[in-house]
Amino acid sequence: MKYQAVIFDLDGVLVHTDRYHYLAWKTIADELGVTFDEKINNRLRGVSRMACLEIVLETYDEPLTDEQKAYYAERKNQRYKQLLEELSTQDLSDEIRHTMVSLREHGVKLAIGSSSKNAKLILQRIGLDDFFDAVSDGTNIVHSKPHPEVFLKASDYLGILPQQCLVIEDAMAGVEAALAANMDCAVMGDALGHPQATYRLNHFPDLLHIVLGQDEKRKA
Ligand code: B16
Ligand code: MG
Repeated sequence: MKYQAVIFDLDGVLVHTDRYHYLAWKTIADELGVTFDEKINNRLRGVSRMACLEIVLETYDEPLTDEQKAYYAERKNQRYKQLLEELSTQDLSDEIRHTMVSLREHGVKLAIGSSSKNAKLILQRIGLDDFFDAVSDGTNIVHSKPHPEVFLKASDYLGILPQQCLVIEDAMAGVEAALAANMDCAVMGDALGHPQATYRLNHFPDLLHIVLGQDEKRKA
């Protein structure tokens, strides 16, 4: 086996909550009257809520006080949580579910490595609350991606060395975090453009062959 553990990012990898983040930030940007598009949104992937707000505010003329920033971050989160109410077990694809179950059957440890403080709520809504061997998320870290803390904590919780863990990411900041943690990284979506990604995961079930070391063809 090439890797003993897989650490999955959550938003944008296991579930399309990245769409809900986009819609919630768009509401805030519209209220502030600043431009917000997919290009700006891609910079928000994997980074903490407050760091996202700073990016959204880059084109806002007036400096905001800490209280105002806290207000907008909280409003965004309320809108996001409203959208999360639509999430159900139907939002986890069979392809992803089957791949994770196969990995587990091969003795691979599975963890979550997400910057989100809402990770446990999301896992509950998609029926995966008791599924993972470890969950490292926005509630147990001081620094969000691109800092490696969230992945290093996950490997620590699993008791598996970083070099034996493979990270799955959709965010540029997430790939940076994995590399800084000394972990290989398989990428999807926006992170497909990262030049240092270890594997490009165009088809999720390919993950099984990558982890078992049966396929070097997808090496980036
Ligand atoms: P929250 P991931 C990240 O989750 C999102 O990609 C990022 O856009 C978001 O700002 C961050 O979580 C914090 O989320 O506001 O719910 O605490 O991709 O690392 O799973
Ligand atoms: Mg993500």
